[in-house]
Amino acid sequence: MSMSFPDEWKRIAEKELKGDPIALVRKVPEGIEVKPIYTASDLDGIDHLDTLPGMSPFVRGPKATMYTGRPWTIRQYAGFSTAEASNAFYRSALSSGQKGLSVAFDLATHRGYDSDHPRVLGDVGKAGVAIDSVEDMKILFDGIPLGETSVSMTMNGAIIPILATFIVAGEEQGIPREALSGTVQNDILKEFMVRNTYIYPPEPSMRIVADIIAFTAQNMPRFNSISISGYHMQEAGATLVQELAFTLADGREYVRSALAKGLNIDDFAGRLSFFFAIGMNFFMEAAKLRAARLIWSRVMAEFNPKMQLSLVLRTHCQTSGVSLQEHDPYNNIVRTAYEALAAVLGGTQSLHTNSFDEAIALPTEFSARIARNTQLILQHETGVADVVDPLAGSYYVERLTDDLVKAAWQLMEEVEERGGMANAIATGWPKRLIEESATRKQAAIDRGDQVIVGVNRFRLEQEEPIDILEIDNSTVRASQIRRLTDIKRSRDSKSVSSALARLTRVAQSGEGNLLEAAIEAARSRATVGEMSDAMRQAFGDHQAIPDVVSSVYGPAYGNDAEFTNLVSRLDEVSQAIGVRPKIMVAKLGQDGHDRGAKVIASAFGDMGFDVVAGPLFQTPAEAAAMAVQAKVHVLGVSSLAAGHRTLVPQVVRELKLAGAGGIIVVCGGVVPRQDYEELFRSGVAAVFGPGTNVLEAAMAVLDLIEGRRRN
Ligand code: 3CP
Repeated sequence: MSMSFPDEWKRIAEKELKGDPIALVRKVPEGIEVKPIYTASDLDGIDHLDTLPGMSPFVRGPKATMYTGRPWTIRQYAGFSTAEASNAFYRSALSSGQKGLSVAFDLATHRGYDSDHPRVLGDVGKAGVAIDSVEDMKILFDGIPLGETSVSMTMNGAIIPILATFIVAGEEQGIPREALSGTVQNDILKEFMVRNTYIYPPEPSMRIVADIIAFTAQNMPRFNSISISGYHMQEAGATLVQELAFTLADGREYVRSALAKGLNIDDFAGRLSFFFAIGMNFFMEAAKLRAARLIWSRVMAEFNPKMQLSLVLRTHCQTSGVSLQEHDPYNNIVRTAYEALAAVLGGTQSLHTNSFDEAIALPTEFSARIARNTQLILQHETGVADVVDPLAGSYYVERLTDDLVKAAWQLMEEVEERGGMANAIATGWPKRLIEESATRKQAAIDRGDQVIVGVNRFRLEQEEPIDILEIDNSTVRASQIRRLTDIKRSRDSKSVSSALARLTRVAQSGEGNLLEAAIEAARSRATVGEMSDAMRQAFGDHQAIPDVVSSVYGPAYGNDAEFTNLVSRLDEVSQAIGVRPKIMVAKLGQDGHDRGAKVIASAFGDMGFDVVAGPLFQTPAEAAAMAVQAKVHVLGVSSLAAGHRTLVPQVVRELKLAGAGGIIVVCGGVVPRQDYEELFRSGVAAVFGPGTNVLEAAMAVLDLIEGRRRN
């Protein structure tokens, strides 16, 4: 980008500033330099300017008339506790203006465990609805006509049994599979990179994706076979360029694996869909969606489709979860509204707006209503839906679109040099880049370089707690177990075993379609856990090796006084106790959200702590045993999926049982203030909620270690 400014403007600007306006240029994490002013000359060399919406390269939108013909779909992601409770929530949302459904499953379901499995004690019904069988699925959509309402299901690891139970539930509602409309996430590559709700190793996981694309292309013409997702990358800390490049490179990889199955590009390309996060970088987010469509049409042209539709990127967007703050939480309503506007100006097809309390707990009816109304107000009151691509021609936005295309394309070329996304992911490279960005961002927030209102600036003296939704996990689990018992008693066990055996054979042999086999099993009332296990027998489980980035957080602080102060304090404590303070960072239950744990492990490591990174999905007993064996001073549990009240007290008990009550237990993540007291009573020494400054947390941990030594 040229860094010259118009002469006349520069002269006046110098007077206003009493300095060179070059000082106003901001270098953003995307590597793009944002200038204080853009002019017509910034449009030089941009090819897409004279293109139209509904036409290649679709930068201006996938449809010619966009929202003027049909507004975007208001599609709120929701699900909690039982199928009955979620069904009631969906019906009320649909009658209040929501247009499409989007199911959030609990983590037990995501990882292919029935609700009665011992590994999922803290997870059942917590961060989504518990679905164990067709019976649950039928209750979930009771009274909701599946032929008319499109349903998105965020499911990846257990996609085969879940889509199978959905198809059978449709059948039993009288809706044939051809008439079902909706989307499944089915994007396993990003699970290995950032989201972690995988079950099987990468190779069979890719076969699952391709089997679903093949089955839906042949049998479910209204169904989107995949939602290729960058959302979780941005949530994990990716820059917008990383989000763009890795998502579209994932898409390219899926296309290749579907083609390798013998499919014709035009038979499935039009039903691939995407999913992006929309954060607070307003114009860049809108430009990102425009850039995504342009790049995708270029990627798809490589495969020589005959149909224009095959070149089109259609996307869902969700406002950013990490931009939500626990502090002064009503600010989140404002953040979400700005993010929603950016998504709409970027031309999204479908949108979820977060509820303001989501940094703390599950949305309440009140917060969900505000979130939904944020979109209704945009759609009906502001006039933004009256014109197609209203940002077109803006010097800044067009330049930004082009800059993002170039930067993302360059990163995608690097992916190609590494042999495509599956190979790149296997080396851990994209994950590492994202973790480095996340750590850099955390340091920028902790230093105050990145302002967050109510958190690192303009903080309230006194915070009022807000009402939150609590799920009684043990009641949900008990009712799921009752239904599981009923199903197992009433079904024909012979046909269940033979259908499950067939599913294992299809998995083992590589012949046949897994989804087709699972539909038979689901129809005979095999459970989600049983079908997952039938495939586990053939595929095995994926085991990730925890690794932690180093030398990112520390250097970002440079010689900052606070950081140096902490390091020397840590040296003193080390001398006093004879070794470096040792901390284990643990993730318990099926909660795979590990950005916070990774950032903490990395930052504490750079400060000089001896850090042990626990693997994902430990039970409290496994984490306690590991902490004892590693002789840590502190066990830090990072909890983001609402399992803390069950799992953290258990870890304290397990440590005591092992005679290691001296190990200090601290807890961080999405923990509502209402729960602090209960955690303290159970023996937790400190709780670090969202928005905690990492240096302050480290200082508190050192205080605790010193305190324990003196007592
Ligand atoms: C649209 N249509 C139009 C026009 N616009 N027709 C005429 N004129 C127009 N201007 C038509 C479309 O062609 C389509 O018909 C129908 O109207 C619906 O429009 P759409 O754009 O396809 O919208 P929708 O059905 O909502 O589908 C949106 C996509 C879909 C394609 C993006 O994949 C989707 O709904 N995705 C949602 C994914 C999701 O909710 N994910 C939740 C993640 P036809 O179908 O006949 O062509 S939540 C994860 C949270 C974090 C976590 O993981 O934990």
